[in-house]
Amino acid sequence: MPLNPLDLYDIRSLLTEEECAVQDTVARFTDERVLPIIGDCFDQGRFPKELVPEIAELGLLGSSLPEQYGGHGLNAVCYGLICQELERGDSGIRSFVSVQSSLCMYPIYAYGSEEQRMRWLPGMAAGKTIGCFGLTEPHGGSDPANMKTNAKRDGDDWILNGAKMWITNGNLADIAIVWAMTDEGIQGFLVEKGMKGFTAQEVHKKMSLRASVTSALFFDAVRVPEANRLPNVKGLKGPLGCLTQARYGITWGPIGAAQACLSEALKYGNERILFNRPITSNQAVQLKLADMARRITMAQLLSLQLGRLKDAGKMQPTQVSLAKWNNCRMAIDIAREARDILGGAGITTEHCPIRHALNLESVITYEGTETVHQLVVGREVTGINAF
Ligand code: TGC
Ligand code: FAD
Repeated sequence: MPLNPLDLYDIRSLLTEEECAVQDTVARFTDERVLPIIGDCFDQGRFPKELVPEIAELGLLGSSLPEQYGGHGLNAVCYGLICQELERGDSGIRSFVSVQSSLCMYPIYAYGSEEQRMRWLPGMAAGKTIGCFGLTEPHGGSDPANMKTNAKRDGDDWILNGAKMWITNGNLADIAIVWAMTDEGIQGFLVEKGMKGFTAQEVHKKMSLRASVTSALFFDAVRVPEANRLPNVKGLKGPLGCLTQARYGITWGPIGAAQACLSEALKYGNERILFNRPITSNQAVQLKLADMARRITMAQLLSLQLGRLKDAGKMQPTQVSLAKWNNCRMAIDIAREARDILGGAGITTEHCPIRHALNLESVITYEGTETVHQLVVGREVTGINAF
């Protein structure tokens, strides 16, 4: 039996029946609903909002949360496979699900009161309430401890001032999880669309993640009730704890993007006849394709083991950093090589590699840049903090 070039080590055989079923369901959604439209969405700079009800119907929003909050109690490997199959379609679709699930529903579940959980989570799982996560600020996202956005107590309310930048879903969102400095350290606030003084402005002219909404958020003396403060966390570990969840999913996503690129490079290369033979019969091209398969295999093994560690309650943030760094780098390199194998045809969005390569420029930057993750791993192995 020939091996599957997209799964050389038969990772699929390591999955449970439930994990395979989740993967198949999301793969079908990507094939039937995302791939036919996503090239046009990217060209038009449009997030396909019409897919949100179907994404929710499939149970992909907050899928790991308990059922009473609208989730399905899926394990971490299932969540990873969801990210992988969605990002095989486009990083923007996976981003939407990452932000909603890991960056918005997770903090409400982990740090919110029972009242906040019941008020927000079921609607978010149903895709009726969309969230965004505001941590990054215009003066520099890598160092969130130095945030300027602040909240000051005023009777039973808080007064929020500041700005956030590069916020996925910003203009779509009904609710923003906003991290702000207070007299007691960094705290999270649920800022609702329509609150006086809260505005969102979409970022245009993007060459990356074009099928995703990215925005700046502004807070001009926004009055936020105490009931909208997340009561159960203080300090940078609040937002960083959410990032660990999202970064975990992001280690899987780029595997899907890389698989899409390898698949397209193989198909195109087998059909492209130059010097009287398919270009895939040249050693130089085979080396590239073999290297892609090698790097995808390593990334699959990393993410699967990370998922098993997470499900066992043993995953460490440094392990997430290593996999986020490795898998984003793997995918962006593969997307660029695949683009090259397609020659001139590779520069159009008729084929997926250029779209994935451009998207991955964001994925390798957000949720901690490649350098940030390298320095996290460096800190672990040397014991010296280089930040
Ligand atoms: P440091 O002193 O290391 O830590 C402060 C406190 O946080 C705890 N901690 C973590 N907790 C959970 N998960 C993690 N990954 C954690 N890392 C640290 C830590 O134990 C400590 O707790 P405590 O109790 O002692 O106070 O903090 P530092 O200031 O040295 O930070 C280091 C650094 C650079 C790693 C951190 O600031 C960082 O990760 N910077 C990058 C910021 C970032 O990733 N921003 C992402 C914004 S959101 C986004 O991009 C969404 S894109 C979404 C999409 O579209 O998919
Ligand atoms: P900076 O922090 O200014 O970094 C600039 C450069 O300096 C980078 O190369 C970095 O690696 C390097 N650098 C920084 N510190 C060091 C150091 N100590 N040593 C060596 N080099 C260093 N943020 C949110 O909060 N919510 C979102 O939903 C969100 N969505 C995003 C969507 C998109 C499409 C993009 C592009 C970004 C998004 N972000 C979001 C922001 C993202 O997290 C930040 O862009 C990222 O954390 C980097 O911050 P920065 O862009 O300010 O770059």
